[in-house]
Amino acid sequence: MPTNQFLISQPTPTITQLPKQGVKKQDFINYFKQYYVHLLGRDEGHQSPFYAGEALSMVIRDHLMEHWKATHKTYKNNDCRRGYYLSMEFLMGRTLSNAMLNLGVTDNVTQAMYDLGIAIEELISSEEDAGLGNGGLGRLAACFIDSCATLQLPVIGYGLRYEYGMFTQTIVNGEQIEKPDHWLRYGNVWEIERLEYSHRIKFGGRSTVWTDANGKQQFSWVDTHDVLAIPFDTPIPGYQNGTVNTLRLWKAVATEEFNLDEFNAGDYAEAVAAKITAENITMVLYPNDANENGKTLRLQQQYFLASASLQDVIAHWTGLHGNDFTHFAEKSCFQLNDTHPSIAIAELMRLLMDLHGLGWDEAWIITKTTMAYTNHTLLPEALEKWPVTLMQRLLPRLMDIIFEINAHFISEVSAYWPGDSEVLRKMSIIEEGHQQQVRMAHLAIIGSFSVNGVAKLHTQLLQQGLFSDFYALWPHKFNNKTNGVTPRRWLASCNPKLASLITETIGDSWITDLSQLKKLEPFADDASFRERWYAIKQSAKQSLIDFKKNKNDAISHLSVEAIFDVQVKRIHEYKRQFLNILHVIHLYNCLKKGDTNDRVARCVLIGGKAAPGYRMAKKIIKLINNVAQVINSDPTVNHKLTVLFLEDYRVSAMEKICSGADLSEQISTAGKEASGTGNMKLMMNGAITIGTLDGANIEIREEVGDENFFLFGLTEEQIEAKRGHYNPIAIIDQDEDLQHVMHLLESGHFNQFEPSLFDDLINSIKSPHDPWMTIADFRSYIDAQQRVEDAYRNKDHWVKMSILNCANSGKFSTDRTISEYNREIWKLTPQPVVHESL
Ligand code: 26Q
Repeated sequence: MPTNQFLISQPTPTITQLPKQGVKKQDFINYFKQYYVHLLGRDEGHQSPFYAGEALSMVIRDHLMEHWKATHKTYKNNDCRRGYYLSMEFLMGRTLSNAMLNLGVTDNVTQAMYDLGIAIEELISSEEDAGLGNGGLGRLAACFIDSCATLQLPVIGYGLRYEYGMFTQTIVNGEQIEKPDHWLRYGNVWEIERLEYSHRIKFGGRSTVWTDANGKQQFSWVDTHDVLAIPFDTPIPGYQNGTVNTLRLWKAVATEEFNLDEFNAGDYAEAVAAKITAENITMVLYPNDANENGKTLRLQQQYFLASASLQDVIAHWTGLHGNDFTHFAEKSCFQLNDTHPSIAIAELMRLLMDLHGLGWDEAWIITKTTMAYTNHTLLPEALEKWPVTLMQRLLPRLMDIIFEINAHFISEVSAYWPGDSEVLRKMSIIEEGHQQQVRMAHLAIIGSFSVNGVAKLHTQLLQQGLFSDFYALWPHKFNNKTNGVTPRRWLASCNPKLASLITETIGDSWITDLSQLKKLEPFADDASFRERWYAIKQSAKQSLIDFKKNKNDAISHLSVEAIFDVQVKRIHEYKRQFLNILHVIHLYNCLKKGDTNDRVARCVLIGGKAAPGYRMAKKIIKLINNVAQVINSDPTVNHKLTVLFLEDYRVSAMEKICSGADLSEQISTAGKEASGTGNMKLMMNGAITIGTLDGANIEIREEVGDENFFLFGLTEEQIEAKRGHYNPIAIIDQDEDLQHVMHLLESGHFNQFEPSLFDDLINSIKSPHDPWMTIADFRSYIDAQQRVEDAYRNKDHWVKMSILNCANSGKFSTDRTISEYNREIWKLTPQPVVHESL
């Protein structure tokens, strides 16, 4: 029974996960009180969810510590080959509930807190999200390191400890307002600072050549402005297996001499300014999910990550083997998460040659047998390029090395395609033009032994399009690794009721072997199972309504009977949130015409952030909100159609949303979404996809079968064939529904007091040059949505499809993805952890 003022506002979650629970409930109570009262100095009678959450996190962290040390020791004793995942983003979200799940203590801790009168859900949701990423790429890195720990692979994640994560989004008058996310303001109990493993990072200065006593040419990088990289380690527990891996994030701190030299010279203001410049490097995450190229600070961040991480790995190596690098490549493998950390290729060359005395050829062999590169985009405008002049100023020695890598490469290409200057121009690392640029993707391909895409179609398009010349030269380097998501966070933890039903039905082995979900298939024909499945989905929908109701009173008429139609992802033209809105306007038109009786109620939920400088994306947010405003306040339609913009979409929001979704919108222009991973989370939780043949949608459809997927739209080939003679106006002329939609938009129906606000958006889809061909897919999309509605009317059939989607989502576990990375790229041996004291 509750014993104090903590309100039990939600039922305590029932988790039926297997735990081998070594620690007793009473122990948790004792440890918790110890931290709460003695360490945090709080009064037992006046509990706050925040400090109680802190105290509980410390208890859980302590339990991880022994495992963490034992894991470390196992790797060290076995002297095993290791993997290093280098990423500018790790979108971790919250840690507490995931740590409890993976330790297998959720039930006991929940009970212990309950006995203290504390609802654990309140503690869990008082934790800040670690929002150190933009979207898919950052969350993929987080899911990957979870799977590495679960598969007991010796992998360290290396990233940056941004003081400010992804901005917080608020909506004011329908517009996105960004607020800084100072997530570290109240501290972070999950991280441990390790000053003893700091490294110096050089910037600026110049590169010099000299001859040593043996007559050998040596290179140094001198007169630099150095910055210290200080590591902060976070434990990454595997699922109930005793492994705890490490996520190491670097913080930039000014070196001592910054202060002393200039202080003494009396230039106080300059000294402080220099210190701030240095510490700015890890101050903020860049909130772009596509282009926005060329910012000096961004290049500083990238080099800072690459250099600190490589110095760390090399320091560990020389600690064991001195200056002998003979076996370094056998024991190390670096995975580059997009081109963002790819300056690591030049930096490894520098460290091996300039600091450890290796020759070019030796260093190059090590580099190109240890580096592997993952590409995440097909949009040419999103490929990273840096002006040569900027590199020369900021990283002069690295620029020398890149020129030399390029010179070696150019001679290899000339030998392969003699006399073909066009191919040299296309493939060179250096792009010529009014200013020379470094093409980071070319550097990444040339310096790696593996290049992978993130879904079948994406890899095919890399091979046939974007990187076809490199594919012709080195076909063996290219491979596909279809993305996944971790089933611990994205099913076991975020949807405990569904997880319990699944475990009760097929046992719990699905948690670490998601292909087991296939065993649910026969239960799709079992009426009583379907009834339970349906009840769980309805209750998740109710929780979503309750959650939103706190914030938004426009949804008072919302019902769990409606189709919950969900599109959550970054706002981008290629993801076509605009197409979704065209459908909404079409439905609104139908309802206004009086076509209401046979319409199924629908609640369209759209969430996502726009890059602050992306004008069109911000306009799309405004349009969604304006359309929502008109529809939700119109009593003639709002019982059948509701539109909600979900403010501040982030990892912890998706954990609430995905269990309550019926329909998953994956409607990008074919060939543009590399993979998508939200599509996988929603499928796993029993949502049915309406989607184009793009990214991983293709594989989702392959797995679940065409009859359980709402397909629409042009294929990638059809899209490309249309370019040059695309005529959206002609399409509008031939489609009455579309004319009505366009008429409403153009008449200013959704911007009555803001004339011409949406003109540029409207013009963009009417343009024959619209790269996203929104109008081209309108009819096919509307028809598919009609099929959705018809299917939803037959509840039994819909629930069956929902079960089959979950049952066939096994492929989309990152355990499968990481096993493939390991089998085909990393070749690490799993390391069961030896626990001496346990
Ligand atoms: C670039 C320049 C300057 C600053 C930032 C950036 C930047 C930052 C983040 C560029 C790209 C990103 C993120 C890209 C991303 O998330 N891509 C997505 O990766 C997912 C995982 O593979 C895929 O599922 C998605 O399809 C892909 O869009």
